[in-house]
Amino acid sequence: MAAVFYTNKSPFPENKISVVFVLGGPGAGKGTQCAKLVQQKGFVHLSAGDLLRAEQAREGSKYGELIATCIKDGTIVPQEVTLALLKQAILEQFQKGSTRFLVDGFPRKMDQALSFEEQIAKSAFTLFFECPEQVMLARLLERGKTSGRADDNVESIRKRFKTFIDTSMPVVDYFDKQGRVVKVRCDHPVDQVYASVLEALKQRGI
Ligand code: UP5
Ligand code: MG
Repeated sequence: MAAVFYTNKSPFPENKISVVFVLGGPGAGKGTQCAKLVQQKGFVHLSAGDLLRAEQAREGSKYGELIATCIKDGTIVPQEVTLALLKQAILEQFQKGSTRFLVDGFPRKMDQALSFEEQIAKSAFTLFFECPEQVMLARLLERGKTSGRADDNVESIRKRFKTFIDTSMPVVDYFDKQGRVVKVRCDHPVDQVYASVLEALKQRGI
């Protein structure tokens, strides 16, 4: 981490950044759809998982071992680590002029949801990808043949599914009760899912 924020106050002026949370089970297609939105809609895409993997690989990181263990076990890295990485990444892009962010794979636990909205920005809404477990399993096992990801194996995938249901779905339900979730089915070809994503964003004025 290049810098650590000791303040709980948001470094962003109110309403100056717009954040969409992108949630869905492991392998639902969050990263795939975000990449398309970056190309066509000019969002900045920040995957919490990618930021954690980069921090894990960074020489001298004091969180490397902790992150590696959590990722392999499909558990959630303590929010202080992920929140600091996200805040830093958003700030870097904001200073370059970006104001629209897709935050992918975060928040996946209630404490993270509350802290992010208090310390960084209130999300515009959550884009939630619905996908049957057997479809996600097949996608991840296929990707695991070449991805090199430590969690693309059947044992880790089962743990990730359990964490998703027990810990992350309550976050989606919490936002849903506030009318702040847009759901998209994603067990269809990529372009068909993307058409639904565009339709969903249109409904929200994007
Ligand atoms: N694919 C995608 N869409 C397809 C489609 N429509 N049809 C056919 N194939 C499709 O896609 C997965 C695979 O499916 C790819 O091969 C793709 O080509 C294909 P991808 O877009 O990568 O799906 P995604 O939902 O992004 O899957 P990912 O594996 O990244 O999801 P996870 O949520 O499990 O992973 P993430 O990187 O977010 O988190 C990993 C771990 O980090 C977590 O388990 C946790 O331990 C830790 N973490 C935290 O602790 N805190 C955080 O805040 C975030 C992560
Ligand atoms: Mg991903």
